Amino acid sequence: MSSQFLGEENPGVAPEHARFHVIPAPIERTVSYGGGTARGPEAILVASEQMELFDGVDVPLERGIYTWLPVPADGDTETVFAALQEAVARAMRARGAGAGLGGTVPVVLGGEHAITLPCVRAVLEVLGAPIGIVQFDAHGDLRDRYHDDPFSHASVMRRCLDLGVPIHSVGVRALSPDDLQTRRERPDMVSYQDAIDVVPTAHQTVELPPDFPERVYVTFDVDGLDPSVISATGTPEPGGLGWYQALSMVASVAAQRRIVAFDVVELAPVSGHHADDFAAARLVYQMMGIVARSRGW
Ligand SMILES: [Mn+2]
Repeated sequence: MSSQFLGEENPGVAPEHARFHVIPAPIERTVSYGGGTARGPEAILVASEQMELFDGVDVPLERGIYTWLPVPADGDTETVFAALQEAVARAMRARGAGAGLGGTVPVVLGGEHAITLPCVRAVLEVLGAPIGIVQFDAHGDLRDRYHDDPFSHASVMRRCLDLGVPIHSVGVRALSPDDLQTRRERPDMVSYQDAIDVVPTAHQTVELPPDFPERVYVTFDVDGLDPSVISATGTPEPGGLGWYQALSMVASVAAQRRIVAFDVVELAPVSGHHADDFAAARLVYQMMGIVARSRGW
């Protein structure tokens, strides 16, 4: 059992000295195809122990990375989501009120995509300011409900819309009629660069609407990446984002807006496919570096 991101390499600073707060959320309520996301956070933590600490520019670890204990995943949806919301809010306040507010970035490890909703609620609660979501994903996740469940992974972006949070999605290539209908009904709140728009041309930048909020939550569903990068996920789709393309696009977001929190979700580890676990861990670490430099840390 690995307890912290980067394992022994991480000197283990106190929470108030860490910029990045890793919150393992091994939550898996709804499964539509392949299961296993409950084991995602642990697989990412174990893989992270093998990672070289230089990210190509500097050493993100030097900003302080604190890993919280996993959020309890047993109980009804309301209980589990409330615990995660509380954990994210606590991480955001870890450096104290006032100047410290927003001085940390929660990094939530899923778990299924449904967990983004309580994370977004926590960010809204603590910041008390508008945020937007940039969603890297193969799927729209905009259905009102899925298998009669309004809190399904396939409805998570729709629930975020209900909170008044606009969404810009990147890499989508699998849409249900309900997803399309939501896009048509809410053009003011839903914008997108689908895979067909960016992958064949190796497009590297994210074009946010001009009025998109200054503070941004990034949710990265690993199925947004091409299955040649990560295939250990519940509902893989061909034709996804390339590795460098995805990182460039995250950096593009960070250059335009302030990334206040992010999650990496939907890794469903497969025994023997440790390259996928490692890619997810590396994605988390590279995103930390991008965010740290953009924030001037
Ligand atoms: Mn998703």
